[in-house]
Amino acid sequence: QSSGRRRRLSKFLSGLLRHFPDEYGLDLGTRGWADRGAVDEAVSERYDWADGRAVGAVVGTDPKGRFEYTGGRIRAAYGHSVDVTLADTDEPVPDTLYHGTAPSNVGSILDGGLRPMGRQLVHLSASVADAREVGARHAEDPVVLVVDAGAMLAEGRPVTRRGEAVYTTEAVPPRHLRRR
Ligand code: HQG
Repeated sequence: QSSGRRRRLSKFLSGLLRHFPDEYGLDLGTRGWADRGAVDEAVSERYDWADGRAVGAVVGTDPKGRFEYTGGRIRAAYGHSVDVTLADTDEPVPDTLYHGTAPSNVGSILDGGLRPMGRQLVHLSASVADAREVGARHAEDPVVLVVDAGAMLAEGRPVTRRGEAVYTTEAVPPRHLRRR
């Protein structure tokens, strides 16, 4: 399978499992899990060149760990705009995390904190390089903000590792944020 098709399928699966399950009659339940057979069907409906094997190849090799799968089910590990609640994990969280964004967002973020905007949760990165990549989706010259995750955890605000490279939380108050 060509890398272009793989990328398109990965994006479609992310959209299906994060944003538009209803468009394909997919039920995510409360924890975000979809029936694997139903996902394969949606994929075949969308692309005549894709099938369950292609889905398996994409979800099994995703570098960011975007998908979780187990015994006939599959879900997105993060990124949801639809209302699902993934259980917290107790994987360790670094004391310092990062968030990359567009320069035009920085004033509002330092005033009001990081908010989920179109998604259910705020997404943070473990490295400056990752944060810069995330920010580059929004602007050519992204700004990296430093998040005091240790202080958030100490205050009882859960921060949870999701996939390989992402940490999620409900919101980050301005006092736990600074410009890098
Ligand atoms: C900004 C991708 C103004 C925030 C990425 C961001 C990530 C505010 C934008 C994951 C604000 C939301 C998520 C405030 C937040 N005022 N702007 N108070 N609070 N914002 O796309 O974090 O490749 O929903 O800075 O790599 O960019 O799809 O979030 O710029 O891991 O797997 O509002 O999605 O992962 O943008 O990206 P997004 P994000 P995948």
